[in-house]
Amino acid sequence: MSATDVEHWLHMYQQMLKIRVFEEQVNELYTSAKMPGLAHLYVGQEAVAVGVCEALRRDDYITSTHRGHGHCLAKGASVDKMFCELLGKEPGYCHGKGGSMHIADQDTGNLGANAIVAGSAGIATGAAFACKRLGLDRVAVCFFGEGALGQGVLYESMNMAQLWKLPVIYVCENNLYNEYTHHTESTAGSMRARPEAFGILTVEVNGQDVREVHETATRLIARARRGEGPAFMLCHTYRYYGHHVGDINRRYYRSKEEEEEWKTHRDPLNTLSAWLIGQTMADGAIFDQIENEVRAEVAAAVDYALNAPFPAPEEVGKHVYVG
Ligand SMILES: Cc1ncc(C[n+]2csc(CCOP(=O)(O)OP(=O)(O)O)c2C)c(N)n1
Repeated sequence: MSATDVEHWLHMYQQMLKIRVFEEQVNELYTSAKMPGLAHLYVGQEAVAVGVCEALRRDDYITSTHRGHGHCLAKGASVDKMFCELLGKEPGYCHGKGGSMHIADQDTGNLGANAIVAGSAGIATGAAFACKRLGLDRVAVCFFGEGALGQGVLYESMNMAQLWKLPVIYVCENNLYNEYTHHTESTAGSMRARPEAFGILTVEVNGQDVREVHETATRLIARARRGEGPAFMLCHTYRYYGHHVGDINRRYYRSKEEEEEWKTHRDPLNTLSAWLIGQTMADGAIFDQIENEVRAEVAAAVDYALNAPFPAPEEVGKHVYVG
């Protein structure tokens, strides 16, 4: 492995850790009653967002979900503006009026999180259609949870994407649960069979291994950029926290043992650091250094956001769509 490769994987480690530390702070802000509303934490799933987004260019597009902080950060969002948005502050991405589930960032190609399950499938597919029509060599990635497999708009979108060979990648994050329901109780049959029915190239990956996610995403994105059409990536992953920050007692739908098994044996950060150490390409000190840097960056952003102003009361109707 070359020095550039090592840099590349260490950067991915840093990006995953940034998401994890960011989310831990979100939990802290919520439990100390400093953050209004709710948030759906992405901890445990970091390798999917980072592995995919690191295969994208800045001008490529993504769409995200209610569990979207990781996607935004992985695509390059600023932690300052993210925390401001979550705390309802004026410098936030939506001037503090969108909150956790509505972060969009045109500068990094993020067309927005979406609280409607599968709601962004049409947006990502539309963006891919625009890229093709305008002759841009950009691609769009649509992130969604396996709960979206029950939504019709996903099938309308995949049908058009395959008919018109649109440059869109559907990234399904199967973290086993739709809210408090195991996927086997809500999704009949095979997940893969759905995109395959449209003739869409479908690949299944270990979503806890950022190297596997990244290598697969790189291949599918290059293929879409060449005009060879859409693809579907089924990523097996797990969320460490509850469905949202208030979901503390989870015993009635999943066991502590299951949670511990994923955290202990399938953690995406540990998997990558163990591999790098095993290859003698990195030692423990570098991970400590990255951790110190990430923690300092996130702590400074929290401070900034806590001290930032709220939007002026007379701005309440500005930037808000009234149908
Ligand atoms: C159309 C629609 N139906 C129901 C809901 C309520 N809801 C919010 S999150 C969620 C479960 C989503 O599960 P999944 O898509 O697997 O994503 P995960 O939460 O596991 O990341 C549901 C049913 C919603 N937001 N939108």
